[in-house]
Amino acid sequence: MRLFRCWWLAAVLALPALPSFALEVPLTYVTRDVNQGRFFYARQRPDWSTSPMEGITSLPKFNAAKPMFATLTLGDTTILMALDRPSADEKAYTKLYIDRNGNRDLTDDPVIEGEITRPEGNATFAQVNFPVVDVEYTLGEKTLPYRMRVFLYFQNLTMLDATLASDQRIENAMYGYAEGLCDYEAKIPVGDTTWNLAFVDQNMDGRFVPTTQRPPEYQQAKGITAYYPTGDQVFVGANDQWDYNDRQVLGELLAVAGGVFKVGLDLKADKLTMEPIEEGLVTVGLPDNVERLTLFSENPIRIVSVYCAGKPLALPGDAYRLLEYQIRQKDEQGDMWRLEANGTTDMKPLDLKSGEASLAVGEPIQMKVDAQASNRSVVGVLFNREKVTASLDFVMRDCSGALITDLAHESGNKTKIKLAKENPQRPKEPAYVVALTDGEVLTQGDFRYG
Ligand SMILES: [Ca+2]
Ligand SMILES: [Ca+2]
Repeated sequence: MRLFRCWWLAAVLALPALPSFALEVPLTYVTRDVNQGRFFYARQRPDWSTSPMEGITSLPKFNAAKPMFATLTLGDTTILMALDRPSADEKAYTKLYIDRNGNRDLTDDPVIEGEITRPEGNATFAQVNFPVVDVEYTLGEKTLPYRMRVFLYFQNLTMLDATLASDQRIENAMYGYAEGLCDYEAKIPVGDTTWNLAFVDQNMDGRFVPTTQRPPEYQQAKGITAYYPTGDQVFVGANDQWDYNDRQVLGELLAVAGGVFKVGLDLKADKLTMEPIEEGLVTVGLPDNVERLTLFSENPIRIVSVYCAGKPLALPGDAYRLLEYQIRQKDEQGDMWRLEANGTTDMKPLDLKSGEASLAVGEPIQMKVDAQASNRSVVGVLFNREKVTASLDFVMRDCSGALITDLAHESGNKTKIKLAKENPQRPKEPAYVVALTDGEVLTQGDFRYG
């Protein structure tokens, strides 16, 4: 299957270029409903504790012997949250107080009633969803709105009181999340076109500050360590109909429409500034099917978000590592496919320090199976073969060594590529055969998507 090709950039579209002076456009605060919020995935898991935080002036009268507390820091404000039970003998926490006005007093905030759901046949698990709440926080002198909600998972309700009584970590019994349901949007007119931008406060701190921290790493398989794209997100497009797959990490620099800009979000003044960078730019060769690309330079750490849109790309002459990219391409039948990948630590950096260079990503895809036996005893393997279990992980890397994190059939129904039976958005699961070296087949089957 050679679906994603390593084409070099060939097409240079005659789109109007962005102006070469600093742009200032209004930023609009936009709220989302719960389902759209999930799409955008701004989420925090605060630390819940049975001790109230310091500096609290007034607490309501709680039903629970051990109410739970957490804080969320938005801008310069610490938002206090407290969970209570509807009665002393109920186990799940379905009452929530949020210090909506940030005055460290929870008695002037109305109680928020959550709805409990329990999967059938599972007495220990419960989920509690609380309705959407609008809170306020300050950034300098300015008071800003923030729409959010809280939801809880109780892993084991029967063990919850024992966990609380023995001062074990609450995380053993409960996962409590806060989810952001708002973003900021801007429209940039360029000739006849309007570029649409949305900014999502993924780390829920009420600020948009591109990270200067090295991206975290995770080991996907033996010998493959990938960068984990994390931080606030930017969505760029010629229209504002984004979905979750259109996200990318927000960098200090944004390359869009043939230009590269230093991006500044000023929430205090409700404006977005985009300052063009014109000095020291070096041309980057890139396959023409790459839609989104996020790179970072190492000294210092500076993230660059690139939205390609068929325009030639030029970046400051630095050395970059790949954080993530996304390719969209039609197959021979016209069906649309999407491929996403994360950069890995052993990839060759893109070095623009001594002139133009190319980043080859996409096909050909390298496939690897990582096998891990659970029983490592050779004697056990030889004499007790039927009790040996092994896990097989199927890993795909692209031609550059990037780790493929998603391969999806987005639209169309004419493709000749076999699709997964239960999920037509995926290609058919690869099959495996485990055999001895003499050819005797031990087992066979299909991989499952994880
Ligand atoms: Ca309050
Ligand atoms: Ca943020």
